[in-house]
Amino acid sequence: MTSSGSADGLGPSPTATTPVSEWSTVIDGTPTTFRSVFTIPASADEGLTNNLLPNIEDPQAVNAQDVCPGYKAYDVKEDDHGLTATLRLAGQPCNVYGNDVEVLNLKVELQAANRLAINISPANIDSSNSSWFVVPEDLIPRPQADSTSGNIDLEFDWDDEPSFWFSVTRRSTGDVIFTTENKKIIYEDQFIEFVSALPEDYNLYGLGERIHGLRLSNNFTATIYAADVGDPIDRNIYGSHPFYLDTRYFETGNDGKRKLVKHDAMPGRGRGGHSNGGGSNYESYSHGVYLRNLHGQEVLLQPESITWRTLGGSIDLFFFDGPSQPEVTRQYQQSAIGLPAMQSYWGFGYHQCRWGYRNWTELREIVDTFRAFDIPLETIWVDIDYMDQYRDFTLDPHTFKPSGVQDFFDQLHSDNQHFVPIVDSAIYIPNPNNASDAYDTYSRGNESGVFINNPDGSQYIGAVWPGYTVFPDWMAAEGVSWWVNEMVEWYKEVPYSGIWIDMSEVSSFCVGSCGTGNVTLNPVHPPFSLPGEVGNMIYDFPEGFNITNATEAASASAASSSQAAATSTSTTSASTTSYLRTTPTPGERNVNYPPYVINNVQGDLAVHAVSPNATHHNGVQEYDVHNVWGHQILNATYQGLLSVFQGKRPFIIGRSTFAGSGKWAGHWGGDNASKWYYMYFSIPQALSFSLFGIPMFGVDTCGFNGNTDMELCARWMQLSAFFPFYRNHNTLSALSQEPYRWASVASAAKTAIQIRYSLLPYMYTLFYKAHTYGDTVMRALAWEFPNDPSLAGVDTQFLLGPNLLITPVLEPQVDSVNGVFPGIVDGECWYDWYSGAKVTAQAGVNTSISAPLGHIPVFVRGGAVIPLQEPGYTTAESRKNPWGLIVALSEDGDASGDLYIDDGESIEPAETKFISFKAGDGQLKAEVQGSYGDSNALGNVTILGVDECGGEIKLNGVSAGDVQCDKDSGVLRFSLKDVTSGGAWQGTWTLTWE
Ligand code: MIG
Repeated sequence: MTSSGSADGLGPSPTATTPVSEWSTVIDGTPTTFRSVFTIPASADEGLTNNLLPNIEDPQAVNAQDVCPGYKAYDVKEDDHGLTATLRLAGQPCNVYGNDVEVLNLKVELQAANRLAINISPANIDSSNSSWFVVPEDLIPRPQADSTSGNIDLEFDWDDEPSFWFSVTRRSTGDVIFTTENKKIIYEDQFIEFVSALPEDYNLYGLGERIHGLRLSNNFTATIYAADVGDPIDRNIYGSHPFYLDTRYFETGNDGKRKLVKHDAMPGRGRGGHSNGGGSNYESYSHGVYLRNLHGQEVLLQPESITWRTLGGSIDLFFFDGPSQPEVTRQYQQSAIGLPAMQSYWGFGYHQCRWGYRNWTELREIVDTFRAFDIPLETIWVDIDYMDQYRDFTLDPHTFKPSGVQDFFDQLHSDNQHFVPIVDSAIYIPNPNNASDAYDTYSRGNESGVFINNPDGSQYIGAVWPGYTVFPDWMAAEGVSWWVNEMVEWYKEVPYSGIWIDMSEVSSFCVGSCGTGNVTLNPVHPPFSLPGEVGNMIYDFPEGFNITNATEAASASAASSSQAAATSTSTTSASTTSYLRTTPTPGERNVNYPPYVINNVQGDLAVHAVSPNATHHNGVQEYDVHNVWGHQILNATYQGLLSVFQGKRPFIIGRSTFAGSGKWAGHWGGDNASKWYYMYFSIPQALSFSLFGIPMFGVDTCGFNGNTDMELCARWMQLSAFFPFYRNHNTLSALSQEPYRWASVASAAKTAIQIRYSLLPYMYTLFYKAHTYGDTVMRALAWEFPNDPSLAGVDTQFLLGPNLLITPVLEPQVDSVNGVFPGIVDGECWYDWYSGAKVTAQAGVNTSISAPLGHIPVFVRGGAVIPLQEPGYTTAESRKNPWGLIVALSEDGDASGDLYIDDGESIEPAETKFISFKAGDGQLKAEVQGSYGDSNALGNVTILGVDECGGEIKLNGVSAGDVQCDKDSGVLRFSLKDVTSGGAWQGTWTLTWE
C-alpha cells in the first residue's frame, strides 16, 4: 500500500494510489459489511519514523561541545539589578544542528529578591526572516521585574574563559546551583544547548509530562514534545513543562561545616529501607528553574550534569530561590505561570466516565444504578459516543436523540448532578459534494478564517475521529471567538456543566495534510483498529492470575495493543537502516526534519500530530508552537465557559497542558492501563503536576486500557478518593468497571467516598490556598518534611495538604503495606483516621500497616485541626449538612487549622468566610472573619491525643452537649446540641472540655 499524504504536509493526493476498502466488522465471527467506504491506510500515519534515529541514540552523532566555538562577551554593562552584554561567536560557525547565530544579546536581571532571569536571544531579529521565533508575551507571558527589596540570595557570575559561561550561586550557602563553566553555549536557529554541572546523585523533580518516579533518575533523557500516546514509561506524552525543582540536602558535621548529602548515601531512602529519620542534623535547600521555551526539547540528565537542548526559541531562564519547595512552587506560580483556577465545589465530587456509554438510556441506567447502590455520583461523563459521526458540538440523532435531552437533564439537574462531555480538538471538514454532509461548526469557522493552513495558504487537512479534519488556529484573529460561540450555541441544546478536552497535542491520525484533495472520500474509520475490534480484542487477564495457555495469552495480548501500537516507533538496528540525517541549509530551517532528532515517542515529529510546517494565520509555523496548542484550547474553552456561565468558575479537564494551564483547567493522566504499576505511577504524576501548578489532577481510576479486576479497582477507587480530581474512566470494549460491578469494589468505593466527602471542606480550603498563594494540594513527603533526606524519593505515599498522610496498597494479594511516618524524629505524631488512636512508630522506620482489601490507611497529623462536613449523596447535599472538626493534638498538646467557605461557584464571591482554629489547654477557639452566610450547625468535635477524659463541654461557657471518651485510645468525642444552630461560624467561639 502506498503511503498517503506526505511529510511536508503538501504532498500529492493519495486518492489515485490508495485502494478504497470495505469497512467491515466481525460480530460473533460473522463479518458484516456495512457499505463500501474509504479507510485511510495505517501507513498514512507512519512518516519517516523508521528512518530517524534519535540523536541521543545515534553513535554517529556529533557532540556540539566538541565542534562549536562558544561565545565571547562584549559591551558588558552592569547595574544594581543585572547586566547586559553582547555575545559574539568565538570562532568559525559550527552549524552543527542548525545555523549558528553570530551575535546574541545577554540580559541578566534580578527581577525580584527571590528571582533571577537570564535571557539570551539573537541580537538581530529580522521580522522578515521567519527563522527566528521569540515567544510572544500574549501567548506565554514573561515574568516581569518586581521590587527587589528583601534578602537577595541568588548571585550571577560570568567569565569569558575558555568561552562565555555563567553561574548562579546561592549566597547564603555558597552553593553553586547552576554553572555552565567549561561548557559552551551553542546557539543555532534549530538547536540550542547549554549544560550545567550538578552535584552527584542530585534530586531533581519535574520536567514533564512523563510517566516516571517522582525523583528523576540521574541517567536518562527527558524529552518534551506534546504527543498523543498511551502513557509509555519515561517518554514524552501529552504536556510540556520545562521546569524543575532541585533539592539539596546538607548535613552539619561535628566541625560545624555543612556538607552535601548524596542521595545514594542517604539513610533509608523511603519505603523498604531504614533510616535515622533525618532530623536536625540535616537541612535542605530547594530552588526552581524554568525555561520559557515552547520548542521540542530534551533534557539530558547525566550523573553529574544537566544538558538542555531545544529545537529553537531562546534561552529564557528563570531561577527561583526557594529555599523550600513550597516557596519555589509559590514563586513559580505567582511570578511566572499564574495561579491555578479555583475549582467549583461540585468538581470535587465523584465522576464516572467511560468510552462506550451508548445512549441516553444507558447513561440514565448508570446514574440510577449508582443511586441504587448508594454510591455517590456527582457527574456523569460522555465520551465521543454521543456525537453525530464524531463531530464536535453535535448529538447522535439515533442514540443521543436531541428529543431525549430534556428528560435526561431535568432529572439530573434536579438531583444536583452534573454532565461533562468530551470535546475533541479537530473539526470535521465536510464533503463539499454532498450538501447533506454540511457541518455548521466548520462553515462558520471557515468563513471566519480560523483553521490552520498549509504553507501555501490552503487549509491543512488531517484526520481524526470524524474523518478528515481541520484544526482550530488559536492565533487567528477570530479563533477564540468562533470557539466561544460554538460552545454558547451548543449549550442551548445540551446543558453541560463543564468540558473535557481531548486530542489536543494536537493529534492527527495521518502525516501531513492527508485530506488535501480527498475530502470527498469521507473515511469513517480511523487508520487503526479500535479497542475491541478484530485484531484488537482485549484479552488481558488480571496480573497475578495463573494463565494456563501461555502461548495463546501471549499472542492475544500482543494483538490487544491499542492505538498506541499503531503509532509506536520500531527500533531498527543501525547497521541495516540508512537513517535520514539532515544538515543545516544556510538561512533556512528544516522544520519537518530538523538536523537534531529528538527522541520523540512517535519518531517523526509529524506522526500522529499536525505537521511542523502547518502554518498559522500570523505566519507562525506549528514547529514553533506545537507544545502550546493544548494550552491554547484550554484558554479558548475557559473563555467559552465564562460566556456560558457568567461569573461562575469554569470546569475543564484537558489532556495537553503547558506551564500555566492550571489557571484555566485541570488535567487527567491520559491513557494509562489497568495495571498495578499505573496505579503507582498516578502518585508521582500527580505530585509532578503539583509542581507544575495544576493541582486539579487525577487519573483514569481502575485503569483505561485493558481489563481491570476486582482487587485493582477496589484499591484504586480508594486511592483516587484522595486525589483532587476523582474519575473512573475506561476504554471502549473493556470490561465495565463502575464500582458497583463488584460488591467489594462498591463497598470500598463507598467507604472512601464517604471519607472524601467528609473532607470536602478541607480539600476546598486547600484549593483556596492553591488559588490564592500557589500552595500545593497533593504533597510529597519530602516537601512537608524538608530536613529528612530519606524522603527525597518517596512517591508511594503522599500527603493531602499538610495534614493527611495516605499510605495506599499498590500491589495485589497483600493485606498490609509498609510506610514511614515522617517527622517523628522531630517530635511529630500521627493518628489513625479510623480509630483516632495515636500511631506508635519509630522515626524513619518502615512500619507495617494493616490494610485488608477495602481499607486505605489514612493518618492525621498531630497539631492539625481538620474541618469536616457530614457527607451527603452529592456535594450540594453535603454542603447542607452539619460541620465537624477533628482536633489532633500535637505532642505539645496543641493544634491549629483553618477553613475557607464561599458559595462554591463564583469567580469573585461577594462574600466569603475564613475561620481559624486554635486548640490547647483543654480548649478550642474558632475565630471567624468574613460575612458569607452559612447556617449549618457544628455537629461534632473529635479531639485526638487526650490524656484525660475531662469534664463537661461548654461553648462560650454554656453547657453544650454530650461527651464520649475513650481514655485508652485518647479519643474524646463531643456531639453538640443545637448550641450553634444558627450556624457554626456565626461568630468567634471557645469550646472547653476540661
Ligand atoms: O484516540 O475519546 O485519552 O480518555 O476515552 C482515543 C476516546 C481518543 C483518548 C482519551 C481517552 C478517550 C479516547 N480518546
